[in-house]
Amino acid sequence: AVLMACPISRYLEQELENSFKVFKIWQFEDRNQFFNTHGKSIRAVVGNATAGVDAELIESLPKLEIVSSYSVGLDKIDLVKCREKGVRVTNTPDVLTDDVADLAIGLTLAVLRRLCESDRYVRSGKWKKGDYKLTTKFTGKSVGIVGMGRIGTAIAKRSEAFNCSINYHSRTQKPNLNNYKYFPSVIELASNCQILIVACSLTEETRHIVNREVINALGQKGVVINIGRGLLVDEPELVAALVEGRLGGAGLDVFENEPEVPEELFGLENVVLLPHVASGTVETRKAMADLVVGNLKAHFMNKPLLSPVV
Ligand code: 8YV
Repeated sequence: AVLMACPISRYLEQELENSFKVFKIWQFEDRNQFFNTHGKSIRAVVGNATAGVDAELIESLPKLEIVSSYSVGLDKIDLVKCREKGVRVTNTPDVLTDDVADLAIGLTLAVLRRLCESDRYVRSGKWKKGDYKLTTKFTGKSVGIVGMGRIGTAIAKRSEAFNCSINYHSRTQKPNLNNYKYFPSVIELASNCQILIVACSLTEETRHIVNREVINALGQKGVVINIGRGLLVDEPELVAALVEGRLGGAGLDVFENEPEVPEELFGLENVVLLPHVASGTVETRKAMADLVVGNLKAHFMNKPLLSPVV
C-alpha cells in the first residue's frame, strides 16, 4: 500500500488509487493505532514540501521501500535515514523549473513596478483622486542568483532577456556559464547586485544563507526575491531591514513557518507576499503528480526510477 502524508490533489489521489491501495494519513485520528494496524502493509510514502518524511515515520514503517515526493525540494525528508534503511527517494525536478523561474521574474516585476500596490490603487478608487508614484525599472538591472541549479539557470536565462547582468553564487563555479559572474561568497554577490534571487535548495549549509550582513550588503535599493525555502533567509532580520528601510523591497513565495507570515510585512507596499505557489499551475501540478506516480510504478515494476535521489 501507499501512504499519503498529506492531502495534495484530487488528481494525484485518483491516479494513485488507480494502481495502488492508498491510505490517507489525515483520515486516521489515532496515528499509533493506524501504524499498528496498517504499518506493515505500507511500502511507499507520498509527501510534499510541507509534509515530509522524518526519521520517526520511517521507523514506523518497517516495510517501507520508497518515498516519492511531490516536490523538487527534499529538505523535509530525512535522506540520511532513508539511505541507512535502503529506502529509495524520488522528487519532481525539471517539470516545475519553468513555473518557478517565471514566478521569480513575476515577483521581481511585481516588487519593482509595484504591481500589487497599483492594483490596490485602482480598486480602492484612489486613481480618481491621487497621483501615481513612479516605480523602478527592471530591464538592465544587476541580478544576483543564489543557487545556479536548474531553477537558478532558468531564472538567469529569463533575466538575460531583460538585459540584466547576471551574477551568481553556488557551491562551485559552473564551467560553462562564462557570461555570468561568479562570486564565492553571498555577501560579495549581494554587494554587486540590486536584485538578489534565492533559488538554492535548503540544507544545513544554506540555512540563513541570506543573513543580516547579506541584507545590509544589498542595501536600501536592494530587493530580495525568495522562491526557494523560507529558512534560506533569516526572516526576523529580513523583516527588521524592511521595517527600518535598510532594504528596498522583497518578493516572497516562501516563509519560515508557513502558513504563518510575519504581520509586520502586511502594511509594507514594497513587499509582495505569495502563499508558496511557484509551481502552482494546473499544467505543472499534473506533471508533478504524474512523475510521483511514475516513480512508484517504475519501482514496483523493478524498472529504473524516473527521478531518483537516493
Ligand atoms: C510544492 C515545492 O509547493 O517542489 C518544491 O520543492 O516547494 C513546491 O513545488 C509543493 O511540494 C506542493 O505541495
